[in-house]
Amino acid sequence: MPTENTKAAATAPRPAPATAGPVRFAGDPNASYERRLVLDHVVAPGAATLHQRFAAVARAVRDLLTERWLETREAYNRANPKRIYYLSMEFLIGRSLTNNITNLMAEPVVREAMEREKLDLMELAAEEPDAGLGNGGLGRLAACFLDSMATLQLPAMGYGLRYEYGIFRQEIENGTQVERPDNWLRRPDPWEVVRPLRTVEARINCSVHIRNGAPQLEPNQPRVLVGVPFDRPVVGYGGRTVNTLRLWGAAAPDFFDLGEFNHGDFFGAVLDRVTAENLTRVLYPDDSTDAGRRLRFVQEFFLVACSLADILRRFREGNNDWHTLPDKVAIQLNDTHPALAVSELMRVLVDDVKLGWDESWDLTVRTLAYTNHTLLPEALERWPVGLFELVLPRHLEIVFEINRRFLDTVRAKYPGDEGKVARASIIEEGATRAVRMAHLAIVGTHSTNGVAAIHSELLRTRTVKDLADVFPERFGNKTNGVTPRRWLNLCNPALANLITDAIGDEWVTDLAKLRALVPLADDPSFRAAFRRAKEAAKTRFTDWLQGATGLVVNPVSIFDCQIKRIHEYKRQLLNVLQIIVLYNRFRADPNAPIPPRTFFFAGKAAPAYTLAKLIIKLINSVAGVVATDPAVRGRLQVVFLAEYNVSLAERLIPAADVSEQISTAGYEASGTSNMKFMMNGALTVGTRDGATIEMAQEAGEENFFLFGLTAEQVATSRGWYDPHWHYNHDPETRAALDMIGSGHFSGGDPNVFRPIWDVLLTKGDNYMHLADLGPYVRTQERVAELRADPDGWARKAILNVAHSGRFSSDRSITEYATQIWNAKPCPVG
Ligand code: 26V
Repeated sequence: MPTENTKAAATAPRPAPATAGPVRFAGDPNASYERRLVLDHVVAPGAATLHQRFAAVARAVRDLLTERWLETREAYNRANPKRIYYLSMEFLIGRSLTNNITNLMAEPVVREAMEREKLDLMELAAEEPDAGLGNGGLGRLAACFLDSMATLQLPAMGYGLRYEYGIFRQEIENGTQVERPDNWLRRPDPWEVVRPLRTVEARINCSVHIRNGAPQLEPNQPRVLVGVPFDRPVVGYGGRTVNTLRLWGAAAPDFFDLGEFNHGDFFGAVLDRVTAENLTRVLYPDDSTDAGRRLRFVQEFFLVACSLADILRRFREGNNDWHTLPDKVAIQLNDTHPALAVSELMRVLVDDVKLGWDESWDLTVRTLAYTNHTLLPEALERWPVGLFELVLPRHLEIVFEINRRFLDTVRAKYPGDEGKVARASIIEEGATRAVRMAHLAIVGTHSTNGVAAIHSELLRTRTVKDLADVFPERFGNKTNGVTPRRWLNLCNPALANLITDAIGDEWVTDLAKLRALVPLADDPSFRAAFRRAKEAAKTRFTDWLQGATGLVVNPVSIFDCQIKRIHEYKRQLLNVLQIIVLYNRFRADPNAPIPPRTFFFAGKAAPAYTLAKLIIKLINSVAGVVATDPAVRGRLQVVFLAEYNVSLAERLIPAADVSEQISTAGYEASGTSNMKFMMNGALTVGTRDGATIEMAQEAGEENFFLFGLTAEQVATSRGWYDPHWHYNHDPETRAALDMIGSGHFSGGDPNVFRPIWDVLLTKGDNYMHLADLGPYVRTQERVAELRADPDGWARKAILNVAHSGRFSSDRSITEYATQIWNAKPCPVG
């Protein structure tokens, strides 16, 4: 049984009180701006471009925080507290300028300087490229966690990779997604600080060559890779703590040294250097190609080896006894991507430090902890044994030995049950033997958690049941959260100000305080003010939309949003089917009393995920047909917003009336946009999946629009479910499908969307769209009815905001700190 939630709440880190006021700044930001503009860019102030002005303001803000950044490091070195390290292949940071200014509470100072210089902060802020070093929820969660750890004054550090190209930029051509490279570091990044003196080495046993874009690994050619740290400040709210995100860039050893290894092969040495630098060139958007997968494996090792070397060096600076490692260091593995930390830490302790196996194992397990973020079998990492052998032969030996000892334990607990042994094993036997990275992570750490209650339960009882049987005490749940600084305070000034006027500003660092809004849900004047705040947010969005894309939408229509990666399990297709049903109702009865709605979609499809790309095309095609039909003008509109990123989410979420969270129950681990929408006063239409279940528990199901099969029902009806039944028995379902299948949305060509027809009917509808379509349509009818009662709508929306406090990442991080890391805040003077 999980043993968490038992520790005294008194040990919980408390956020810095927002009322304590801003820290004092050294220096004059105005002078700093001038200096930065003229000296960094060698340009006369009057001749500077908008981007140069942005860069100068950002550098001036960095100058402001530098002193606190140094003081934070010194405070940690003095106090020698237990430190927290968050290892992640992804950090989806977005923009930093306005976030850093608000967290530093430097807005008055900056605003004054900007006015003097006649600069528009919002215009400058838009010059900053999004740091898109992540694919989706997992990467954004890592960024929210960094914000919370700094705000809670925890001695924490993030470790990741400095991809020169982040997640691809999405363009839509003829309704289809086209991927373009995201060269976000084209111009120098004002936030990063390179630390050449903190360079570390990582050794692999093969050379890597890129031929025709595909990496080739040559065996038995030992290579040294060099990790160069690039540090970024992570400003806690209030500006007291400034933590560090350290991103590794890959390099080859200096080729004067390398020349010796290469026997004077100067050209070879230089080319090797180019190859090494390729390692951190690009973030992986999927794992479709075998060659690509191999380079990803080396990336994962590179992150682990560089980070551990750095962590252990810092540990040794303040501690001389290796046995205190778990008292001084907690390392959290963000999914299995950094799970090679298990074998790398063992390698260092056994081979380099020369501790015995048992001692090393005890230290390793007690230092590391693992978070699982998905149950989808295709997303659970399995690396071929042959690849391990090629790149990391010593690691393979260590993994085999870990497994040998682990399987002895399994056999001792379940004598004679070789089925159990095979299922629990870290090694998957089969045509290609593979290392199951989730098993390695569970066996090699003291804590495994899922990211929402239902997800943790399914992980424990289904996905890795055989391991949970062996180590029941290791399993727990940490429901996700999001930072209220970026996702309410910064992105939605109208609502943030309304809340602060009503209940004070402590909610910014103690989101549970939003409960004080509950009585105001019945206050007519507050409801009216709340509606005005939503209107203001919608206007702000529509103004931007028109300026950026030329699109005009009906501002009084319901803004209904589904924004997330495009994936079959997330069921954008269910939304499309429902829209077609609604479209047909409008056409059948032009005077039907249905409130106008604008459906917004945004999200990227993995470049090799053909069906996901076809779903994007379908959305755009339906949007096109609807847009040109006079029968629905002003009443129904479908918009696909290209290039979904953090900044677009910050614009759209405040303007949303309805949040679509409609995954097949049991498939969405948690979701985090669901929480952002709730905080910003949208009503959720959703299935009982992920954290949406807990959100509805907090707010009361009567304030949610839940529908559809439960995870339990999905699992038990799989055997007999037949989508044809719904096609045959529900005329509206049939009509919608027939329109897709007959070419109504593809200029009469029935072939274009044939694969979608096949997935939904011929191939069995794995994600059970048709089973949930009827209940979904009826739920949307209830949403439309509520729209006719603006006061009733506002009441529910206010109650949602009031009960969103639990979904702050401050709460999540407090749970990690007390129940997994056993780490305490280390306030900086
Ligand atoms: C797998 C791979 C495979 C190799 C190529 C790159 C790549 C990138 C990511 C993944 C796994 C993604 C798992 C993920 O993002 N899970 C999401 O995590 C969120 C934060 O916990 C959670 O809210 C979402 O429900 C869950 O889908």
